[in-house]
Amino acid sequence: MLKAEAFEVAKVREDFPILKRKVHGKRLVYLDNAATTQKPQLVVDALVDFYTRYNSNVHRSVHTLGEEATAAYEAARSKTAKFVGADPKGLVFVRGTTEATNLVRFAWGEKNVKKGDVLVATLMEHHSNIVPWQLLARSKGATLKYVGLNPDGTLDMGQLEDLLREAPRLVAVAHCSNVLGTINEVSAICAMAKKVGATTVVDGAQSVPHMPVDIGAVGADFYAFSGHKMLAPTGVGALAARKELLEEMDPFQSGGEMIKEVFEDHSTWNDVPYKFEAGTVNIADAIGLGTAVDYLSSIGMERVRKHEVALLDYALRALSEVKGVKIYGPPDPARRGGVVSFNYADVHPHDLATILDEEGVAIRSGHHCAQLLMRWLDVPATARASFHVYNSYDDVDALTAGLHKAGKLFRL
Ligand code: C6P
Repeated sequence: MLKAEAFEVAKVREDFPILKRKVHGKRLVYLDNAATTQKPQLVVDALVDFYTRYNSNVHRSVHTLGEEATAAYEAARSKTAKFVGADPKGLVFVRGTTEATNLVRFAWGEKNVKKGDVLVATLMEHHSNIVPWQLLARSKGATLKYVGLNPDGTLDMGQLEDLLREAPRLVAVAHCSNVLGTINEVSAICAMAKKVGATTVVDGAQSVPHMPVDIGAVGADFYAFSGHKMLAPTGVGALAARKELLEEMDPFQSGGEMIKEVFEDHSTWNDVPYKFEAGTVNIADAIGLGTAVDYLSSIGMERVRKHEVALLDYALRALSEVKGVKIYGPPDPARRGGVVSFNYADVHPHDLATILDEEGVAIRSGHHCAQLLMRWLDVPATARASFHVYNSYDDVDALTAGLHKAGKLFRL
């Protein structure tokens, strides 16, 4: 069994105060990282530091606090952009992946999608990379079509090629599935889509937090991710795009900050990315994201990925030895991110999650905002364990022990 650690997990765990708490008298085993990750003390400290030392609005006031807040907010943008290989001028701070895809829907889609156009998504997308395109298709008289999956949970590239022959206006795809863990070949997909003139939207919610990502190399027109899944606070994320593309687009939300000049009958727009950051932005949490980026960079994303692949390998083996467990997604850990979705005989995933919670083990159960995928899997829901830097082999063992306990309770 693979036991090598890419870094000292015990030391990393000390940075996360919440991991010291007990749940039902048991050690907290937090395996719900795909939903949201825990936060290191450094990130919490960055928020406290902002609010206790230099809380002020940004891009407005020339006083010392205002200057400091602006500098910290813009430093967070530069760090975040560098972390993902994006141009800071093309990195818009948003609430998260969902707001990013909605921004694309309104600011790009309303202007560029026409009646009769074809839009393409995949059956493994999260609802936030489906519903905006459904609504866009409906408002424009376009059609949304889906790339299906192979039995192992990878994308059916033949079907994608067929759909590309229809010259779609948009191709929307996840870098990594939040249920199957499948890592899609997004660089190849973006290159293929570009050849037929399609605009690409890559959902990086489950990739940026877990592996090195170079958005420039991916070649996506739009790339979205959420801070709260990468050790940062909730309420902040980013949409990265080419500066020129953002410049061509209409505004998303309107009001303060996004304007250059306002006249009685019209207004002109601020430079990008500010054109897309209307009103008072989420200053503290963006600064927190910058700190989370520093923290992850200090470990190194190559090592984060190596750690998760090792855990995943361990977990896939351990779970497949529990009789009655069915695991979804590609069997090769090198082809998937750090999530394992499964079902255990006919135990409902919510019951399983409740029993595991009694043992201090937090997993997610449900449809994971991927109902098209649930239908494809032909299940109403799955249980899901997902990893991050502070998870250990002991955590996987606690999960397996909890499953054995559930097995006994249900007489499996
Ligand atoms: N998935 C999960 O438990 P927001 O909520 O906007 O930060 O992220 C949305 C989102 C988009 N794409 C993917 C692939 C995702 O996994 C998520 C969030 C969580 O799987 C909550 S449903």
